Amino acid sequence: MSRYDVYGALGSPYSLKVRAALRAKRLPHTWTGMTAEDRGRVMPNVKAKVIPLIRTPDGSWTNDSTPFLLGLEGEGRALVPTDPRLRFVCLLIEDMADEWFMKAMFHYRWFYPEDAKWCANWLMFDSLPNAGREGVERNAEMIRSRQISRMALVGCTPETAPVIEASWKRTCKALEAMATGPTRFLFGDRISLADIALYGQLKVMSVDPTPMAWLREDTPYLYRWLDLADDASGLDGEWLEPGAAIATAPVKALLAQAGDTYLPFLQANANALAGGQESFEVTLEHQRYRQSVFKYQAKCLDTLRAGWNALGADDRAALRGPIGEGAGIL
Ligand SMILES: N[C@@H](CCC(=O)N[C@@H](CS)C(=O)NCC(=O)O)C(=O)O
Repeated sequence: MSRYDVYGALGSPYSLKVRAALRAKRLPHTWTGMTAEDRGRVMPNVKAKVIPLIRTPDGSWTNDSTPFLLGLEGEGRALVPTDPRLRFVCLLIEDMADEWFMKAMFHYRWFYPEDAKWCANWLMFDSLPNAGREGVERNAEMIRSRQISRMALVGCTPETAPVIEASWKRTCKALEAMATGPTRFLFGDRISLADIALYGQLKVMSVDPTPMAWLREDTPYLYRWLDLADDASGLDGEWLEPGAAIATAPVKALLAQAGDTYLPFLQANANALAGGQESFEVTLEHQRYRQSVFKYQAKCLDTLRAGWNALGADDRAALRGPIGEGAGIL
C-alpha cells in the first residue's frame, strides 16, 4: 500500500510539521505517537537519532523533515510555489522556523520551571502511557534534566533569553497580522511549507504554559489559526501572484527578520566554523547572542546561498529590498 507511516510525538514540532504536511498534501499516512517501546524498535532504522521517523511506501526509513518533504513535492498537493522568487521566500521562512524559531520553543519549554515540569510530564506520559501517574512523573525528571543540560548547546541560556523571546514575539506579531488579514495563509489561501514549519513550532508552544498564555493574550487569532494549519487537507485555494505574495505586511515583516536576524545568525555560525571556533557571538535585535557552532546550520546557509544564486537577477533585485542588508550575506 502506498502509505507513509510517521513515528513522532505530540510535543515535537517537527513531528507535527510532517503530519500537517502529509495532511495538506492529501497523502495516505498513519501517525504513531511513539512509546518508549516503539522508540527502541524503530530508532535503529535511522542514523541521526531525531524524530519524527518516517517509513516510506517502499519500506525505507528517513528522518529529516525538510529533505523528506522536498523529496515529496511531486506527490500529492505541492507545498512549495514553483515561481522561483516565491519558492525562495517560502524556503527561507521555513528554514528560519526550523532553525531559529525552534530556539524559542526550546527556551520557553525548559527555562521556566512550570513549563519544564508540565512538558516533561507530557512527553513522558506519551512515552510511558501505562506507567501510572507516579511512574510518569518519576521518569519525567530524567527527561527534564537531560533537556535542561542541552540548553546551552543550542544557545538557550539566561543571557540569550531576552533576544530569543523578543525575536519570537516579533514573528508572532507578524503572523497575527496574517491570521487577521485577507488571506488564510502566508502566501494566499493555500498552505505552504513555510506556514507548516511555523505551525509545527507554534502548535507545541500553544500547549506549553508560558507561551500559551502569551499567545492567547497577545496574538489570539494566530492561536486559533494553528487549528486551521493543523489539518488543511480539505481547504482549497491558491497562492497569490508572486509580486503580491511578497508585498503583504506579514511576509515583508518575516523577510526583514530573516535579513536582520536569521541570516546574520547563520553567517556568524558559518564564519566561526570556518575559523575553527567552538562557539560564536553575534549582535541580534540589538542584543548579544551566543551559542556553540552547528555544522547543520552551516549547511542551511549553503543551501540558501545556492537557492539565491540560482535566482535570476530580477528576482534577486525584487527580494533585496524586503530582506534588507542581510541579502548581502546570501
Ligand atoms: N532537522 C530535523 C530536526 C528534528 C529534531 O530536532 N527533532 C527533535 C524533537 S522535535 C529530537 O528528536 N530531538 C532529540 C530527542 O528528543 O532526543 C527535522 O527537521 O526533522
